Amino acid sequence: MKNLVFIDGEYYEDDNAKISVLDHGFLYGDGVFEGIRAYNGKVFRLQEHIDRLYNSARAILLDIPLKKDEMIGHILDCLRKNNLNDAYIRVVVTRGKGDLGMDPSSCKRASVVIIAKEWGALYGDLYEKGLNAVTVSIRRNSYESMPPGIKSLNYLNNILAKIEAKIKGGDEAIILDINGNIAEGSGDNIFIVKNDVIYTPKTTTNLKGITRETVIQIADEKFGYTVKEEFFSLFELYTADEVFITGTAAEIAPIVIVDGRTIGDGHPGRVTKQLIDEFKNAIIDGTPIFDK
Ligand code: PXG
Repeated sequence: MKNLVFIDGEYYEDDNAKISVLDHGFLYGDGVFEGIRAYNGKVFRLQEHIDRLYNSARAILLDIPLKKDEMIGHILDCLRKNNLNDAYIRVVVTRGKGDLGMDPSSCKRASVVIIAKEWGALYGDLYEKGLNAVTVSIRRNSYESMPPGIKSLNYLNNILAKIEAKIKGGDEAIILDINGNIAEGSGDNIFIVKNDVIYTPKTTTNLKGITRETVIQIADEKFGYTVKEEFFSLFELYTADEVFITGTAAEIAPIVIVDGRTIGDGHPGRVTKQLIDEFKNAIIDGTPIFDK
């Protein structure tokens, strides 16, 4: 069966799911998006993703032509139409069709696209082995130029990081902020563990990840770990006992090598493994797709 894609209230088979070349999302990367997962028939942290989508839109003065509950309804409907239980849901809101020229006042209505596809684990067997990460030369967009909390359609900053990581033989990029502290991965947040204390950078230099929030909550409530949201340097990263990344795509992925330095004993650490195990319980909860 062909995948069905929602565009502005209609469904199209994916081969025919198209938006205008005059859409400013295409011309300028003017728009916002969310990447959401459904596990076993339930959408994980759906309300949080919707809230972040609408906050991103508000920050770029983009009016989403749907109320939040209508958006949620279409997302669930799209999953049902595609008969999906375990899925990646991509919600894209573009500035819409307009004239050439970046002034968005010619764009009369934002376009809403919902794509839902089956999706497995991003890093395959690396959850057991751990990832090899490399720091990259490009720095995370500064808060002053483009707040990283806006999940915008312009991901070049992150894409260049990913490209550089791959050129350097890494599985994932670690991006520094303009001050030289650790910011995040190309599409994930970063954590280190040192002497059983967990650290993750404050969200002025990275996306306020929903997986990040979940992990902080699990670490604190289920295990009683101290979690500190503070910036840390390359030295602290290289000398951490454990390093891991979190994201909707990556879930929780251990990092065992950074820039050629072995982290801990070179295997996924105890705290990371505890969090991965408990995360499996967290994803049992979610918004049901079918029995509503
Ligand atoms: N930082 C950045 C820059 C991201 O793009 C995260 C952190 C993690 O946030 P969540 O809320 O997912 O824990 C992200 C998430 C995609 C895709 O299609 C990208 C993300 C998530 C899902 C899919 O490339 N980025």
